[in-house]
Amino acid sequence: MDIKKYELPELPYKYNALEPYISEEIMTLHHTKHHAAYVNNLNVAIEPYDNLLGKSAEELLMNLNDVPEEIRTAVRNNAGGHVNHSMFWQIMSPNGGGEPNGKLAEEINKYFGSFGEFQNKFNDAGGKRFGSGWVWLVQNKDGALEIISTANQDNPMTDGYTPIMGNDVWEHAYYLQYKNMRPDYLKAWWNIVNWQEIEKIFNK
Ligand code: MN3
Repeated sequence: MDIKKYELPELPYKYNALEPYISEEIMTLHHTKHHAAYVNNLNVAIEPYDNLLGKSAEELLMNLNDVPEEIRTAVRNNAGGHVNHSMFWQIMSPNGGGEPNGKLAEEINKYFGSFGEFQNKFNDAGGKRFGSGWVWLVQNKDGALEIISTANQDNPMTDGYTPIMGNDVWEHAYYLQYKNMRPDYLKAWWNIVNWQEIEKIFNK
């Protein structure tokens, strides 16, 4: 039987396209080494389990208790890494930056006061994430917007949130260019945020 494996998605732009905000070296390593490793590790982990083959990475994450204990941590980390990075590449663009429009802009103003306040809170939460993880704009169960951060490759969907956008604050995302200055990376990142794509996610 031909089993469908998880695949590394292609970037929607070239490795140097996000310069000067994210260097070609970081983008190349991040995609071809880090994201590729999550995909490979996920494929290896579930290969012996016929009942898991063919499930989407999101399905695995939402039903971790159905995943055998001996691979549960590997699935949590690597399915999470695959889902998180697949979104991350899409919500950046060389033509990014600026501010959101429409309903998303209204909701950001409603819950955070202004776009600038939203950026400050997002940067603050990303800066305070100790160790490796992500900072997110999410919608909670009541439909309200919140900024949260998660450790490692945990995705907010496993805590009942709907992720709208996320930034990777693992050192592999910035250290080669920004060294220990994670706040500088967080600030620079707004220049490549693809609001059109994020509005599509939000409007779904
Ligand atoms: Mn990463």
